[in-house]
Amino acid sequence: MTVVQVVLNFVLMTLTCKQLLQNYTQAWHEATVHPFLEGCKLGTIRPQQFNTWLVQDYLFVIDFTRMVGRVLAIAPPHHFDVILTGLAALKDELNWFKEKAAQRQLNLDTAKQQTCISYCEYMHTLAAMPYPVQATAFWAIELAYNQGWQLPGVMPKPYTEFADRWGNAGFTEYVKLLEHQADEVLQTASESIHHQAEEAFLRVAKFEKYFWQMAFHAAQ
Ligand code: HMH
Repeated sequence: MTVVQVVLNFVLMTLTCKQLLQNYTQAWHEATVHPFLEGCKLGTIRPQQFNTWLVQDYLFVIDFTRMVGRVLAIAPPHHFDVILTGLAALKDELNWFKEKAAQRQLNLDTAKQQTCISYCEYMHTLAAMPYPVQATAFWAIELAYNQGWQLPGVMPKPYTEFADRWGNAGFTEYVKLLEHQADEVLQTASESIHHQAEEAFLRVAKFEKYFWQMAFHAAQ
């Protein structure tokens, strides 16, 4: 951030998603750039690492879908369109995860690892927070995968379709719309809500990093 930006933020007491990304570049970098994703790009990731991620992410997405359902329940009606697009994508995603797991003969009836449990529990606690905070967390969670899978560049098979699922242009557009919706409600939110949104952004960033760590360090 430039000095002018710092002063402006302070005087106007604004908060936007863009500001969060600019204020916390390091935390966001750690959320979206990881040896796991680099390993997919280079083809060096071990099946045990990848399969751990796949199963745990399926379990995560179940709880994430519930979170998005709760966001929809408190969203203003003019935000429904984008949120319902997200829920429709999650319907496909859950079925696609089941297909991918079957191809790899993975058992989805597996216990969540502690990192996955903590992230899912955190998403649950978001239900008690004001809508602008939930909208910010929702955007951050989707952006993390959009950027994370996109940044390494074109991935080799069998990872191409995984990178494409979250890195494709349509998903990028959807994440932009989530950003606009979060920005819109942050604009009129109190300082206390801004603070909570900032906290939520940082929590999401940390959990995303830990999630990659969990998969990358999966036992042989
Ligand atoms: C851990 N974060 C994690 N998994 C996902 N599928 C997403 C974000 C989604 O978008």
